[in-house]
Amino acid sequence: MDPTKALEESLDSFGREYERAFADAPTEQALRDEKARLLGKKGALTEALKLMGKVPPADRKRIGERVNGEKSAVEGAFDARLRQLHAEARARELSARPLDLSLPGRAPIRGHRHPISLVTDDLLAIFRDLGFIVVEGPEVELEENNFTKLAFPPDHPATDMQDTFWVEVAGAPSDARTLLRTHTSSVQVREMSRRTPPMAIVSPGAVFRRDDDATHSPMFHQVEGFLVDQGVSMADLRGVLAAFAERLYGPGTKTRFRPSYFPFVEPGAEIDVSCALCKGAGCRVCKGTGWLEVLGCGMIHPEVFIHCGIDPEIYTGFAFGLGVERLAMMRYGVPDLRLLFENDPRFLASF
Ligand code: FA5
Repeated sequence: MDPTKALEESLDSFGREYERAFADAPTEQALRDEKARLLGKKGALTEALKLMGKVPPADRKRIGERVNGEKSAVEGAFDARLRQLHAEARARELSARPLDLSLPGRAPIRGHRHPISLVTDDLLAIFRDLGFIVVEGPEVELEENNFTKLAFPPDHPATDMQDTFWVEVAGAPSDARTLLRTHTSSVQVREMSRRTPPMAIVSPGAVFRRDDDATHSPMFHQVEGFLVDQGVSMADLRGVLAAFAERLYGPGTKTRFRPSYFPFVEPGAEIDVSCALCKGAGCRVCKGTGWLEVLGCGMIHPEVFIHCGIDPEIYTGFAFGLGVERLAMMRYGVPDLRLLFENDPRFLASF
């Protein structure tokens, strides 16, 4: 066929095609898609223009004007259909049920801190008032800081595969074993090795153990505290922890020391606090005893001082470590520790 004629026919059918396509487009997006398709690389217009090279020079000017005319006709038809779609949408909006401006607004849901953060902040505030500074340590630790320098014997069960998550750290020296710290006591080693007494430090953070039941979680939080100076005695430890318990649970809260063993303290103790819920009468949370175990503590072992470059002939000190989840469970009456980490909004919204 004569290329001029063929091109003119293509342009005619192109004209019919876009008119129909635009009229059928039900939404603005569909309309825009149609336009992109019609004018795109594979569109009918592009196809028709491929014939342009074959059109005799005498016809080219006329055909060129026609092509430009089609292009601006497409734009015009597009704009017209777009206006029409907008007008239809506006008409639907106006004829829809009226907006009731007197309806009460929807209050935005306010977030809040996690119960573990709330309790940790309260604990740190109490110790800050008592003169302690807050220092944090890393969660991935050297075996040396977590166990060896804290005088754990090499066969201590806590170092066992059952309790400790061992990790491989790229670039760590090959003779240094690394783990997820099992307690915050590793911060004692770090800070005592780089500071000169006196020092009074608290250190909050996550710790990890291969434990999992209603009162044990593989990841939980501790707050470590330690104080080193000349002439520090068990009486100072007792005084600090009694003041802490009264601040946390209110005046009249009693504390009791029970002898206990931790390799890095001598003597060692566990502290029970009179149950804040039943005031010592016995309830479900304290399992009828009237007391709740909250922390481990003791006088820092001379061997730990030596490992950290502190002279045990000159200095003494105390240390304690408490489990934040247990305190949070007691404060909020949470029956299962795992609820604290499941992040169920129905549970978290109750704080
Ligand atoms: C320690 O971790 C010692 N580092 C504490 C310490 C510090 C003693 C300084 C002496 C001097 P223990 O393993 O008992 O001790 O843990 C301390 C507290 O952490 C416990 O009283 C308990 O409240 C909490 N805890 C222990 N294991 C878990 C667990 N799996 N999930 C939740 N809380 C736990």
